[in-house]
Amino acid sequence: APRYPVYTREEVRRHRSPGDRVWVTHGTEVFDVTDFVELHPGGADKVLLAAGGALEPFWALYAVHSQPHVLELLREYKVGELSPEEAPPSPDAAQDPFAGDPPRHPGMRVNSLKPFNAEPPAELLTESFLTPNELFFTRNHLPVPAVDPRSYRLRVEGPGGRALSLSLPELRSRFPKHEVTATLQCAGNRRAEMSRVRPVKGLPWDIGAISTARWGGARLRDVLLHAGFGERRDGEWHVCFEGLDEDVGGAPYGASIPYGRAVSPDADVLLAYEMNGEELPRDHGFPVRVVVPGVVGARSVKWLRRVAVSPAESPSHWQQNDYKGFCPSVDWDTVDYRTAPAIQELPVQSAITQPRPGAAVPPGELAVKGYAWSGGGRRVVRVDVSLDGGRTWRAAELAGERPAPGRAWAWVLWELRAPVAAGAELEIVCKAVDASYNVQPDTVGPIWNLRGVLSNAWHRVRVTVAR
Ligand code: HEM
Ligand code: MTE
Ligand code: MO
Repeated sequence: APRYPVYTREEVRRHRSPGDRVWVTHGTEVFDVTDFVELHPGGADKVLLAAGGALEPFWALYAVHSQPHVLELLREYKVGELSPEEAPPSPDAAQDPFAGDPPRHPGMRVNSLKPFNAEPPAELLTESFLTPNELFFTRNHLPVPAVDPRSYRLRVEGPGGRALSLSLPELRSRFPKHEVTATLQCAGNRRAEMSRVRPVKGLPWDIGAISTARWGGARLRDVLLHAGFGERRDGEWHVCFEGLDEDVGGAPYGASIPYGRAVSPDADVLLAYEMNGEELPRDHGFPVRVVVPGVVGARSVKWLRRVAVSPAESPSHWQQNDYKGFCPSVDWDTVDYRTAPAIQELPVQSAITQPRPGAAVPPGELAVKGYAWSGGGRRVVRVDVSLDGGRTWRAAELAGERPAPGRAWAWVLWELRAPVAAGAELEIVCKAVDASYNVQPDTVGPIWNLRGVLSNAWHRVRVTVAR
């Protein structure tokens, strides 16, 4: 057998583009797959996501790779072995509140490491209708709490009901398991586009602060009725949620939704303990989170410790002083958070995931792909796509689940195939229409707001067609 040179992971990491050669590792072996990139049946862009690192976390998501012919093919590109590695320095938990955070998938596009905020790359976002748990966007405001499932208790309380304390086995056994396919979207999805108009405050999310999962858990409705709260309450009432994650002042992450939504059998609000058939991952709220379908992600409180029925909205910063929309003229000197309602149902949204901005696409048939979704259970009835900046349009093909009327909680994935001429410059645009015939605004300027939320203008991607 040939003797191969030995490389460190650091040396492999330097080979991340065709210009620097594209290296990947598998087990303890190193491969130079530069010449394979364009031959990859799953697309060149996918291989580049793993460039400079290990293939295993990516192959774990796409089972097509667990066939012998794939490894055989890879073997042709072997160039070296990994050096036996020194143990990584162990972070000091006392110094770093984030030291206990869970491991994450290397494919995630990180917007902030501490707290962890990351989105899947657009190239993978619409690869599957259900987002793999490892690629589901993560929006944490604080360190991930370490929860012992044996001592975990969920408290349910409020006036006129019984105070309940539920263990995990009680939550699982006393209430029927209900499953819902629902998309979660952060209010800040596509904020980066808003910042290009004028700077805003917040994480620079691209188009990936949105993902879809099949959630399993108890209906919030069943738990509220079991605790003695009725089908209806007179006057204004809310259900407030608190997480186990606390800020330095000891205040938990919190949010609330109107009582009517919480108790409605058609709103499908869950106390979820499962995500895509697995127990909730730590980043997504282990052991129990709220899932409020059709509503901004901020209300789907993770690491849930308390549910409280209250005449007032959650007192939390994130309900009172964040996640609200304002007129474009409002700035940080004039903003008065009391004047705007907390965001609940989100407006209609869509984005192009393929091709990516600036790509050089081959002439012939171009496949344009993306997602579309609307809040409040409003189904997406159409997605219009233009290749000429919005002068002419064609309706895309939609793929998704068949929802019950008014309960379209999950996105649709869409695709349009069109011939494109060599040398052309394209401005690809998409816009979705929901069941109420709500449409997206054509430009960002008129919906600009200081916090960069609710960014849902037509998505535009410029590409050139190669000669
Ligand atoms: C498909 C090899 C990296 C995503 C395939 C297939 C092969 C292959 C041989 C076709 C399998 C079949 O249908 O029998 C490789 C090799 C890689 C690599 C040698 C590393 C150098 C990746 C990475 C990703 C990925 C990093 C994801 C980030 C996919 C997908 C398909 C696929 C989604 C399915 C395409 C389809 O069915 O439309 N790959 N792959 N691959 N690969 Fe990879
Ligand atoms: N719940 C707690 N306890 N702490 C948080 O930081 N972030 C919220 C919400 N629930 C958050 C939380 C926000 S702003 C969003 S968009 C969603 O969780 C993101 O859920 P995900 O990380 O599972 O995608
Ligand atoms: Mo969010």
